[in-house]
Amino acid sequence: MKPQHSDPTVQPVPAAVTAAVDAADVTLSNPKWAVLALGANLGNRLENLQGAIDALGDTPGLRVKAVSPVYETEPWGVEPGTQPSYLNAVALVKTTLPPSSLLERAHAVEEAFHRVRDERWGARTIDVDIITYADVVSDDPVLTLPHPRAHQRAFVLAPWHDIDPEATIPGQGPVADLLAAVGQDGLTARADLELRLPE
Ligand code: PH2
Ligand code: MG
Ligand code: MG
Repeated sequence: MKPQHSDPTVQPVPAAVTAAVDAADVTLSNPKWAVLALGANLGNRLENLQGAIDALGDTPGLRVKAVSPVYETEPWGVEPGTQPSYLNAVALVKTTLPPSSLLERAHAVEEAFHRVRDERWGARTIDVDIITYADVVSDDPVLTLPHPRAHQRAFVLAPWHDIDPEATIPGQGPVADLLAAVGQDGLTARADLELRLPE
């Protein structure tokens, strides 16, 4: 598919957002790996995913190092047939941002895509979740690490496994084993759709 930005839900990340993160000026001297999960089930889903990846790539102190294949997935956690299906993918990033700034940036990217939570469907233009940040384990309710449900979610585990077969979730075990345990029901690899690394 030709990348376009004609979809009205796709907006460049406002300069104010980048500035806000810059202003925090909190960076670590040594970069850390983080795993981000992306999901979209509203608007032009592929463009929303790509736009979020590009916006993440525009973040000072963050580099997107790998982007997974795209999966079409049945909505998890809602009545079957009540929400459009998702496109899901995973990005591996290297960053000097501490977890709190990375979360702030993820939220800013969601905002930039005019994420709305329709009351009735709970669907979203884009969701950017931090799955792991280095080997940090934290039960901070603002940012629980690793993501508390990632180990149960095939739509996170499958794309992650594709780009990092050796990955593990701190406290949960190898992604390969977790994926084998949950299975791949409700997931369809969309080899016809492709995400790019940011330019
Ligand atoms: N995200 C959710 C809830 N349910 N289901 C799928 N298939 N993919 C998602 O990304 C997803 C979901 C909450 O963030
Ligand atoms: Mg989520
Ligand atoms: Mg989220």
